[in-house]
Amino acid sequence: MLRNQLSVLVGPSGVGKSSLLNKLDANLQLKVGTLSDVERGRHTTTTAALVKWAFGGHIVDTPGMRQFDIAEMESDELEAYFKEFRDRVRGCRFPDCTHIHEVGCAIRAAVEADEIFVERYESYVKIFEECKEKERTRYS
Ligand SMILES: Nc1nc2c(ncn2[C@@H]2O[C@H](COP(=O)(O)OP(=O)(O)OP(=O)(O)O)[C@@H](O)[C@H]2O)c(=O)[nH]1
Ligand SMILES: [Mg+2]
Ligand SMILES: [Zn+2]
Repeated sequence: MLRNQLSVLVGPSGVGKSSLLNKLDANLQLKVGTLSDVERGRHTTTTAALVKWAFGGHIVDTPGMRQFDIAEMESDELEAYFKEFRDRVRGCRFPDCTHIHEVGCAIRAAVEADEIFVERYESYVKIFEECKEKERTRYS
């Protein structure tokens, strides 16, 4: 599948992207991290590099992602990015419901009723809190 194609390998830092590519083509000799690098959260691959396969085609080895930056998003915009929330938010008692603590929240009711995956709701809460934290430091 990789032959004569241009592919990009992405994933969290330290999962073994560069190691895997080295196994597929021993000529590459990409730098591979040590486990202590992984534990310290250090990237081994520091920039995305386009490399040529001996068997034809190219691959881009990328530095792993450690976290997403949500700098450009406000906490009240977040619900719009959860597509299963979209049609339900109108059911909340308060139009500015944050879906965190309010009574009459249709989102939390849907989580309780197993209509929204609890993992998705937990992601929402986590990202919401990150947004709030940024807003606090930005506006204080
Ligand atoms: N046990 C085990 N260790 C692995 C495996 N794949 C990679 N490793 C080890 O994990 C560490 C990190 O591997 P890398 O290939 O540098 O990881 P990476 O995804 O390229 O990391 P970044 O370049 O930081 O994004 C090295 O010590 C590898 O030897 C695997 O399948 N099993
Ligand atoms: Mg790497
Ligand atoms: Zn709500």
